[in-house]
Amino acid sequence: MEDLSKLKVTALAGGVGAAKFLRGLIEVVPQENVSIIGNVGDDLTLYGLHISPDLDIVMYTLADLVCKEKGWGIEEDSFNCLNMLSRYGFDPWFKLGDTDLATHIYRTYLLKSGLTLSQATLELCRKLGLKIRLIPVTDDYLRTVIYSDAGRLTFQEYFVKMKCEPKVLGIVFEGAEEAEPSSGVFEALEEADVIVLCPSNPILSIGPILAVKGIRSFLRRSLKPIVAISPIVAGKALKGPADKIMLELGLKPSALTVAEFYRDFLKVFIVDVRDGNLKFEVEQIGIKVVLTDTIMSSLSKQITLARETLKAALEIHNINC
Ligand code: FO1
Repeated sequence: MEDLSKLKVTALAGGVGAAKFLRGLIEVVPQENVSIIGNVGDDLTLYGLHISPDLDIVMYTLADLVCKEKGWGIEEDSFNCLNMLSRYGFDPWFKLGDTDLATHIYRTYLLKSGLTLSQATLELCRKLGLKIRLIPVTDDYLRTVIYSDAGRLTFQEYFVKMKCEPKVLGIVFEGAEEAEPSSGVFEALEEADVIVLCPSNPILSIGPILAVKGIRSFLRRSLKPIVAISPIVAGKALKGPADKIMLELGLKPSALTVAEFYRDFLKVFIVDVRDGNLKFEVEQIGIKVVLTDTIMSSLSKQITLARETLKAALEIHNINC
């Protein structure tokens, strides 16, 4: 078995599940060897501030600042600023804590000073003591828009304001066709020994990343071990609305459906032991399945899942070489 700590890993990530997996990964592989291509489809502008929730969830989790109970925001944050804004007449539907606000203020300041989102993200990460490379998939406009029975909604309006209640009729990644991948994206994919698709919502979190020019075709052509972890266990999303949305789009919520999303490039799929009955069907579409416990309820489980994932990727690579 190769020394896992020497591997260069590039991960596609969005949301809380991804951040938990990555928290385990940085205990297995040094931070300097980890590149993370982050979703920006969830980004929003509020009170004139640029907010990148999926980048911040990764940043805060890896810097051990995240509110563990919610999986986003800062642990023990206060909400004085938001309370005051609500006195001024704003609807405080998006819960921005006082400490969290500093990140959005600094990011917006950097963007207004002429930095790209990638450069601003690098600055934030380094100031938080992180050595990972967190790369927004694009510096251009890219927004996930939900068409629903309540009309056109931005991602956060659907997800937070309306609590995922509207029925989803369609999803569009606005700007994806024109958006250029940010400068570090292909470098990170080319340098990687292993490419990981984190246990994120394949439609809402990984979907916007794969929609950016050239990324999906790079993965299709790549001979590298590409491994994904299923975010669906026993027909239920571990977090978020992936299962509900799949049903509304006429798909069966299952690890098999996730595998279908990635079938044109995925080599290995990490599926929860509770879904052992799906192994045969997934392998029929040409993807090797490794069964393990994917519920990341503690740091030690996050580490174990990261280790299992890298081992599975290397095993398939050695078989194919
Ligand atoms: N999620 C919520 O469910 N409610 C919120 O009010 C909320 C605020 C928020 C503020 C900053 C941030 O970085 C994330 C925040 N999230 C909130 C999480 C976020 O909406 C989603 O988890 C992601 O966009 C999906 O990955």
